[in-house]
Amino acid sequence: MAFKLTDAHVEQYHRDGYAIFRKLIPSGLLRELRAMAEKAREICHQQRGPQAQRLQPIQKYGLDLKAYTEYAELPDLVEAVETLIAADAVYAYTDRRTKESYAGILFEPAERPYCTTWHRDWRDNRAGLSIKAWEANLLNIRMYNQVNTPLYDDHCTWVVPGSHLRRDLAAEIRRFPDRPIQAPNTSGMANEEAEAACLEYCESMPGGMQVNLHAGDFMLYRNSLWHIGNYAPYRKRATIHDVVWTPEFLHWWKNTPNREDGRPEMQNPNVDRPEYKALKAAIA
Ligand SMILES: O=C(O)CCC(=O)C(=O)O
Ligand SMILES: [Fe+2]
Repeated sequence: MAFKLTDAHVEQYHRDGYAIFRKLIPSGLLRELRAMAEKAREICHQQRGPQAQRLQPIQKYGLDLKAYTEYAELPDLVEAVETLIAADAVYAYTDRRTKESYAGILFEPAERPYCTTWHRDWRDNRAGLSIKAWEANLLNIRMYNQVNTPLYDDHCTWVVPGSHLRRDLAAEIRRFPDRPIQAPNTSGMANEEAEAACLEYCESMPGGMQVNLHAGDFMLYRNSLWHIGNYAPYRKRATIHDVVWTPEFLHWWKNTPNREDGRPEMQNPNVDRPEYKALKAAIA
């Protein structure tokens, strides 16, 4: 049956910070998207190396984007995004007229397992960002909306449901007190050991949960949610990674606000928190 938005999707999106539109992509279109993604994978490995996580934006690489355009304009999808986020929210295109898009495709690594750090996008991966400005938008549904569309079954993403609604909890501060957050160190390990270390790192996050996506699903999520990607060469992946744009979010991308003191390093979002101060006092 074709996908239709329900109240349960809306409720889950607001409460948990992500919602999955199951079986959104018709099988024929999925086949065409896979063919496009296989070409993109070749380009990705040729130009960015065997361990590259993504090719982005796919618009820059001379691919035939007919299937992508058909997918991005699926009427049920467009209607769902406008209902769930805002009437003027636009999936995929920064500009509907020019069809400019930043869409990427996420691929599995060809050689070694690895994971990203646990993070909230912008806050924990953009050095020099004003965390105050980022936090001011935390409850603004028009900001920080992102999409993963798996063309093959995909279990790479983990999230902490509900974390998009709040600052860090005490247990999260204790787990990751410092910035920048470090990924597990797997250098010198055999692939199986590295894979186990990455899994342990994913599981070490209080409240962390693995997301289970099937080929043709569509996962909308707040990238202000705690999340992580965990990858292994044998977990084949081609997942379209894209954004839901509003004028405010586009403005943010193009004019990311710098920290008030102008310093280049990443700010620690928890310096003013009692949990952080207690932790540092105990170490000192
Ligand atoms: O691989 C994923 O699903 C998540 C990737 C991610 O969070 C990132 O690159 O910022
Ligand atoms: Fe992320």
